[in-house]
Amino acid sequence: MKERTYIMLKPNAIKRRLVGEVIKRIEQKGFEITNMKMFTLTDELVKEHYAHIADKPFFPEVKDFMTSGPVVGMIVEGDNVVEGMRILMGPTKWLEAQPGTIRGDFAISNGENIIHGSDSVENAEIEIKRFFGKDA
Ligand code: IDP
Ligand code: MG
Repeated sequence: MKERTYIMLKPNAIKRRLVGEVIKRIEQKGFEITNMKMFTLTDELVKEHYAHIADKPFFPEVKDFMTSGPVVGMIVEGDNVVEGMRILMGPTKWLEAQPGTIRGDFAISNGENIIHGSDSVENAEIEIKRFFGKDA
């Protein structure tokens, strides 16, 4: 089923010049990037986007990291793209992320794990509207 998801390259992806590499993987898989922008997150946006981890002890570090430089936000479309992108990304914990996945190839940190991808179709629509506006 055709879906869309919200993908966000985190500040270390930009600092490490991995934007092209990650975009290449998304495109070569066959998914379509239909919107993309570079911007810097505010504390408020991070709190909203990561509300489900706001009470975790590692949240302050995540907030500092996510506001440490620009991110690249994208809308990505394709069949089963929500789950498909989660597979391309690899799991949150870097030691569980297999080589060949984005996190498996580029992350040795659970927090600074290069990329965000929505975890459900419902959340994807909320996140797309959060970052690209209500008409997106
Ligand atoms: P996800 O990004 O794979 O969907 P979530 O559980 O939604 O993972 O967590 C959001 C973000 O919070 C992660 O991408 C990561 O940056 C950070 N995070 C999650 N768990 C940990 C942890 O145990 N230590 C440090 N940071 C974490
Ligand atoms: Mg998540």
